[in-house]
Amino acid sequence: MKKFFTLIALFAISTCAVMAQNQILNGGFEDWGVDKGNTPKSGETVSTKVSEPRYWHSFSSASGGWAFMAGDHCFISTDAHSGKYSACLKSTKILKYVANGTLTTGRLNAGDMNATSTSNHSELDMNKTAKDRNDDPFYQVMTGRPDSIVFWVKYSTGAPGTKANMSAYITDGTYYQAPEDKTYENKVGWAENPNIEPCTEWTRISVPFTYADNNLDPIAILLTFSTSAIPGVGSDKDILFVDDVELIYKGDVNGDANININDVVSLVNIILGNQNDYDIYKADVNGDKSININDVVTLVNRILGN
Ligand SMILES: [Ca+2]
Ligand SMILES: [Ca+2]
Ligand SMILES: [Ca+2]
Repeated sequence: MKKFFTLIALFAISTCAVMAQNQILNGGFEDWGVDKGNTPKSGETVSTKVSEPRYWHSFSSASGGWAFMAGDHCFISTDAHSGKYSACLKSTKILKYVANGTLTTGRLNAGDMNATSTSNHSELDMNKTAKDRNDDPFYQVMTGRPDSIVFWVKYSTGAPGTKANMSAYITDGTYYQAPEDKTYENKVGWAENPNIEPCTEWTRISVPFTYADNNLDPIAILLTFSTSAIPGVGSDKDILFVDDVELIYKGDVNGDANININDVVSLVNIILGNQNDYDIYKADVNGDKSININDVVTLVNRILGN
């Protein structure tokens, strides 16, 4: 009888989880919305026209008094890790200043000529009603608590020592900006990597999330990639390709960004040898680098909230 109620509980959790938005939208950069026509010509890997992938934003949709000066930084590329396309970010020089190539799920604000000013930032604010060219808001709803974020990059810089940057902040949906201009109490969790090294081959990077000890619910995510971790530092030859951005939930064995009874079924099938195609980062629930019955126990306990 106890087993029966356990199963009922698992199905109830599974039904609720369907309602949530737990993954990055267009993390594979295959959908370029109204910019679809800007695909590279034959022989090119990167479009020469400025583009914005759907649900992502660069300087062409930036707010702020200096947005008109920021130039073009984001382009559609056929140099993809998977699928047809990736996003290519390029830095530029404006007068004597280096402007980093930046792409965000929020909105960029170019508020100051001085690159180090926090008036230059990416921001997330679900109270703002502005829409982008695809009629989408300048934020992505994200209600999960992922264990880590994984993405693939190729990166080159004209100024040795420069590192590219990824930052992800899960918030309660109220105003937040990165870099911060004051202390914010509305962060639920964060993952940052300001040390992305140059690499000529597609390279997988995984960054764990840290969670704040507060009672806030995750509502939205501000995810930003930049050609340089330090504003205004770098060269006008820094190029960052990004593809296959994914939030990882340990235990999401079937990869649908929800953790429920279907994942237990998948995990059992993997252990029985009935399923050979799986992601070890998701299936190794207890993180000991092997997949066995202990992962099933950990996963069931996780689903039941034990
Ligand atoms: Ca892709
Ligand atoms: Ca799942
Ligand atoms: Ca394991």
